[in-house]
Amino acid sequence: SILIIGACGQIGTELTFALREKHGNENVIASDIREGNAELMASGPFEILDATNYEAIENVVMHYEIEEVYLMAAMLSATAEKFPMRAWNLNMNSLFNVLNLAKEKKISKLFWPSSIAVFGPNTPKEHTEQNTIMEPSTVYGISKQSGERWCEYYFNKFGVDVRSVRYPGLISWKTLPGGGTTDYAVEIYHKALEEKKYSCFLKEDTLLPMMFMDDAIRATIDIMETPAEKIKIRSSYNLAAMSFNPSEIAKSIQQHIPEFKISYAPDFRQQIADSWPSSINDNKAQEDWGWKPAFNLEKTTQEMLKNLK
Ligand code: VAH
Repeated sequence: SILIIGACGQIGTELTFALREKHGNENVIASDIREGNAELMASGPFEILDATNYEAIENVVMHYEIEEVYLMAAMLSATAEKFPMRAWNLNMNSLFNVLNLAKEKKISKLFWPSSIAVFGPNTPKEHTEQNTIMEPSTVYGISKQSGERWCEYYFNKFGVDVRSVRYPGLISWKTLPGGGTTDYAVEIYHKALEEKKYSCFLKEDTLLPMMFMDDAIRATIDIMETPAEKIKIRSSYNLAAMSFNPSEIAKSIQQHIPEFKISYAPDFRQQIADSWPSSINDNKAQEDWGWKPAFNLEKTTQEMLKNLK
């Protein structure tokens, strides 16, 4: 069966529902440091689990005869800047725990999320290549870059079947935003419906790579179901769908809510966003395992407003 660590987070919640739909509720064990939303808790087995505790994870793996693990627990970019050492501890030790379980052959396959945050201020910003300059300037980005190197090391040294994608900013409605710099693109829909106005913490021309959650979940399941010999990259694959800036997402909302007003009050998250690329070249994901996005900004806005109404 499958274990999701960090099942109550933004990606984890939706991944849990998608994997339960596919494999049956009882075959997908959800776990997190605290309980999640009622719908998630009611949908199948759940364990309170600290991702930094190797023995605790090992116990769950043995008890439920887990074969595959999705490690979705992490501290995201904005929060990690406030608590660097806690972020490093969580993001890295959780990864070492699951890599070592795989090395010990206690699990057979592992998914670990990376991020466009692995790129830094001197990375070429347009159509950023799979292999290019990577000098991340955020705690989160440093942890993701290090994590990628460890994944590749465990694959090459111990044959660990770990797969990874560099998620762009993700937009979803099933959970509230959780400490990400790109989460303005989630908050804006809630505010548009609740108050018909939004004060954005990034400048209006801040162009960032983004993706609707349904695409991200499909990419995650697709890469995990791809035959191992087709996975040529064992650090992490670039993954892309669209890029937009705050003024563009505001305009797409105004197509549906004409009176919606956006204002701008950039904060510390502006310099995080400025260190990231504005668009991503995901040619390797397309070539190696057939990646193709389905949601553009207009479809994303339709889905978000329909489900948050
Ligand atoms: C964040 N949503 O903002 C995450 C993601 C590329 C952005 O890593 O930190």
